[in-house]
Amino acid sequence: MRGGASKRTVVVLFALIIATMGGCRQSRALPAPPAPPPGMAYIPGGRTRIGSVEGLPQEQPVFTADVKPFFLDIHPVTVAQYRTFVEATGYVTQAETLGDSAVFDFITGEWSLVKGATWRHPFGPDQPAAPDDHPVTQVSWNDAAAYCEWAGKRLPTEIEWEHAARNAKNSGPMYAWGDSLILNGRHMANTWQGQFPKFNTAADGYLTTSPVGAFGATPLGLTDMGGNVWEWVDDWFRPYTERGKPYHPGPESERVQRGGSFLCDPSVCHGYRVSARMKSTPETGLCHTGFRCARDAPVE
Ligand SMILES: [Ca+2]
Repeated sequence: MRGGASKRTVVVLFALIIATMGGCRQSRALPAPPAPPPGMAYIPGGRTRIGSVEGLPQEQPVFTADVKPFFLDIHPVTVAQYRTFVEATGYVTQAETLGDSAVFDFITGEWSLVKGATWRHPFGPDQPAAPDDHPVTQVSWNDAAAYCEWAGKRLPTEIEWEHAARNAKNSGPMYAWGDSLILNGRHMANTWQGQFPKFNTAADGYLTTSPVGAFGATPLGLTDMGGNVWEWVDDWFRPYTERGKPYHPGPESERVQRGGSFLCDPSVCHGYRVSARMKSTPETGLCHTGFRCARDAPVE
């Protein structure tokens, strides 16, 4: 008996030593991710699926892409952040230069160009000023790219954006936070409730934009990765079947937007799905479109 117990003790001790060594090896093999710059989150690289077989034709065919690690702004650039840029550089947005910009009318349910609509007053000069902690809107793709360059950053690609929305784990849920717009009675994003385009109950608390982060964060620490505002990304809009082929942008070419907005009704737009794509010409400003910036990270 004593000899059997002693053998078992030796076996158990040996197993513990091996397990401990394995643990040490594992901890050495997984260095801590690089510290993100202030206001940014680290997005690990990886292989991710892009598109959706259940989505619109422009989200197909589904393909996989290898994404390098990068940093992404935690939230869309705010009105206050954009003001800092404007005050530092004297930058004038395209909406200010052109004299009008695209505004959605909640009474008529239609879009129109409104004189004097700018990032300071996204719905027109006689409407309330944009709150400091809301995403900046009425910025064109060119205005967004100018901000990111000033900040030492760049716009994310749409593949990077979708990879981040899939939590850098190729996650399958429809949204960055899961499969439901309402979880335990709580709205998970600023979207449209009611019937688009004339009846919005604003049951989520917001008719237009909301403060960044008001609806919580994804596992990577990102906020507003669905709803609130569409976000400009770097890419020219092209069918996925055209990827990798030469492209020569023309006057009608459009840039991609991701993430959906407060105007998206799930029965009409459903733009806050991780695979959803929208597009506009790069000089266009809209009351429901903003952006966030990215930056390269050290390779893992
Ligand atoms: Ca809303």
